[in-house]
Amino acid sequence: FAKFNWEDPLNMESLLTDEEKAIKETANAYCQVQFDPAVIPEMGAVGLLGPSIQGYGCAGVSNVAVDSGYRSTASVQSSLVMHPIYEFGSEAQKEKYLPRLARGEIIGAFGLTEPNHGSDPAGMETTAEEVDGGFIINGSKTWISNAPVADVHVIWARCKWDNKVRGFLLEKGMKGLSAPPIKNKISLRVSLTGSVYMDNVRVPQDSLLPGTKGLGSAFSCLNSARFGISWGVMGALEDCVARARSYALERHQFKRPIASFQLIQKKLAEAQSEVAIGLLASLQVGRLKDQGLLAPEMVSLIKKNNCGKALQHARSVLDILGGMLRVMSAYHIARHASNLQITNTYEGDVHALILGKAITGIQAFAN
Ligand code: TGC
Ligand code: FAD
Repeated sequence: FAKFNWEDPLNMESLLTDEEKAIKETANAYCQVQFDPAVIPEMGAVGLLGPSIQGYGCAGVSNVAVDSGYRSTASVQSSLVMHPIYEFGSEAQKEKYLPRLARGEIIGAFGLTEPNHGSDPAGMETTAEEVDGGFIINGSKTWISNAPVADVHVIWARCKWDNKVRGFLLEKGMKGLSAPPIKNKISLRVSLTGSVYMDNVRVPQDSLLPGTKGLGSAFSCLNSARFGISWGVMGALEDCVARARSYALERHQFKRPIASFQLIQKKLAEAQSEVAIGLLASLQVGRLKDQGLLAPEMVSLIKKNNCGKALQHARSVLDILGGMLRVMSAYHIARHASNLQITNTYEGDVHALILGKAITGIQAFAN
């Protein structure tokens, strides 16, 4: 038999290429430092921004090689800003924005959610009106990651001339555009979140992403970001297990390490099993994505499953720390558990409904 490695129970490493292994190691080493806005250009320098895009200064690696460390910031920049510019932008827009976004010299945000329309963006109230030489954008977005520091905003608006949703690139400093921060979040505190207000913002003709054709274009960006989340949450749970294990080996009760008790081992075994299974599921979806065989429902499945399992088991292994909430490991596991609550919500908490529709053929979420 092969030797069992608890840190990689199903030997996922054996399924990765040498390039993917090297990128995983680089990203893992890089993610050990504390967050600071100055790290965004650093992320660019090690190839973590827009990593699967070909050309325009991006790394052009496979979908599996994309590590999810510092995931929210990197994911918005890569999947929700660079991806739509790459997929739906003109050549001039790609040249103008992609290399600087890839280097982290400028920061991007993605504005889909509105105060009255979260799970149901089809109801959006933000509008674009065609005027001589450009458009006028009116509306507001909320819960937008990176918005307070964004240089460029991908804003989704309903176009008054044909009632279709399209994407527009709005730049910081445009008259009528403001992006104040939402303060005092109790989770994902390291990621900046804001509102975006657009009061008669006049944008030029070339701010329209010409390839966007309805809400499906916005949803296709979410496929990419949700895929990234499915990896990132497993990374967070992996860290929880490693920290809880170390504590359980050191902490003694009844004259034995608490790691020797069956109930503690059960918690660790169940959590690490979910990590192994969740990562393999994401790997399979990544391989299918690279081969052009992806169905969006597959992404819903791994997003829903991995976020749910990560939250459930992060909370479970947090119990192993008992009352020792002053130890660093407990702080980190509690931080992960709090962040994981949000990963269920953002990028949609509607995936059971999407899967339910695919399984039954009946749509549960609308008329
Ligand atoms: P529906 O009629 O189902 O679809 C409208 C059109 O879109 C197409 N489509 C997709 N295309 C590509 N990928 C997907 N995943 C797609 N899902 C749908 C669909 O084929 C159709 O195309 P067409 O050509 O027929 O018009 O639209 P609906 O309005 O009924 O959608 C329902 C639902 C619930 C699936 C959708 O509204 C939804 O996904 N809601 C969740 C919203 C959400 O996830 N928002 C996320 C905001 S961004 C964010 O949270 C960033 S977090 C950032 C961070 O990491 O910090
Ligand atoms: P609601 O839509 O009001 O949902 C509330 C609850 O009702 C949920 O449990 C939901 O599952 C449930 N529900 C809704 N409809 C149904 C139904 N038909 N059947 C059963 N249950 C239903 N958005 C962006 O556009 N860009 C970003 O960068 C971004 N970043 C974010 C960062 C953070 C930290 C957070 C918290 C959110 C972010 N979001 C972003 C918004 C996020 O995508 C929304 O919060 C999410 O889509 C849910 O919308 P909502 O908060 O309005 O909840």
